[in-house]
Amino acid sequence: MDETVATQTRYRAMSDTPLRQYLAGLPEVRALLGGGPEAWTVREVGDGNLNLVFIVSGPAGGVAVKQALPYVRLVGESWPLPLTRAFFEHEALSEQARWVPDLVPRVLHFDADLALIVMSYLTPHVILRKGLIHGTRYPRMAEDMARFLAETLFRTSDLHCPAAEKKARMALFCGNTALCRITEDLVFTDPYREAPLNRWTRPQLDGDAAALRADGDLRAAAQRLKLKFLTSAEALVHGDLHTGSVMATDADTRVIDPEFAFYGPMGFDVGAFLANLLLAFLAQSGHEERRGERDDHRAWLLDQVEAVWTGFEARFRELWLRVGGGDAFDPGLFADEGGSAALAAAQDAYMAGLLADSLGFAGCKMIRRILGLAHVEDMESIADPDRRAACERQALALGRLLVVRGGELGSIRAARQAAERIAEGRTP
Ligand code: SR1
Ligand code: MG
Repeated sequence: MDETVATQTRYRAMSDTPLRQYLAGLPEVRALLGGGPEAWTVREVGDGNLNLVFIVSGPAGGVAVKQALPYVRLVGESWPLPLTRAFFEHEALSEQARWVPDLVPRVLHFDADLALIVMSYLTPHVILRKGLIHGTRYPRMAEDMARFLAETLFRTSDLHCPAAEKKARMALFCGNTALCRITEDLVFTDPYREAPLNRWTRPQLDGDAAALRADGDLRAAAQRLKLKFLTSAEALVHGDLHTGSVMATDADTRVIDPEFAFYGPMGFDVGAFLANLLLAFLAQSGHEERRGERDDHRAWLLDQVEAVWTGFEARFRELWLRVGGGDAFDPGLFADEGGSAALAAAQDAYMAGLLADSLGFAGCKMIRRILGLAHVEDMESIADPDRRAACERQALALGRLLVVRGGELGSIRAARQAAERIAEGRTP
């Protein structure tokens, strides 16, 4: 597909009237909305960093329309970005729907030229990040996210996917270089140097930012993780699995927005999600009107950190033993006496490595949200800069610990306890 934008394709950024006309020409969508285009309402609701998002409602139902812009929305036209990210998002959504159709939005239509995807409208879902800020608990979320992670990562890895098929898929997703480059720069590099787009709560965190930039152990550990991100094509990862990429209700969880998808390290997805739960946890004191009023919610958030990892690990191990199917760890090699013990030991070592990766990546993802370009609403919505900085300083401390020593912690319980100690102002 042509990577250039706008001038060489039918591409035009959508607005109200052209979108109505376009959707009216799609029989399935038109039927789902009901009535004619004049009876529909169109709202542009995108509040993310990159794209346009429209909610179109008609007498019979609604759809969500996501369209890539040829530049980074957060920054403007000075930062061009290929429209092909919509192609990769559609490919990733299709792959995820093979394994967890109940955990992703249903795709109704994809137009590569317009870089536009029409999806089922998720209602009454809210963006998980917003719900967590508000103090809402989601009883299904941890179990659903554990299943999403285990299924999508296991099924697209060499533990399940035959090598030739996996290589073909890797080749396809190798084209998503521009989106990977954003992560390489914004997550793994810029927070550790004086980059023009960096920002933080000033002047409160000036000293903290300088200390992290001067921290050689931290820089080296972050670069080890960056190398893993660049080279470890373990599975098709979502690539941007923060709590703004999840929509939830009490009874339903959907993962959206996989435009950063590529074949990368599994721990990058697991770590991204854990990092955002930990950021939500550390932001809670900034949202309290009375000290301690959110203690229960804080404890619940840490329970979710543990539940996501333990649920993920259990299902991943189970898939490995029960389903297998890939070219790695051929069961025939473990069929003899002693084979099952050897396989169990190999699985233990594999899962320990995956936890270490996940915690390290989680640390990188926390630090980038405090010192880099793109921040999170959990912290940004704390109006008092002193209170915000206090929460953010704790996030930097936990982030540093996870990047430098995540591999030594050895259990998700130890990571939880480190978070608790930092939140209480104790030494981790
Ligand atoms: C320039 S894009 C900034 C961030 O937004 C996306 O959600 C990704 O997290 C990216 O790093
Ligand atoms: Mg996104």
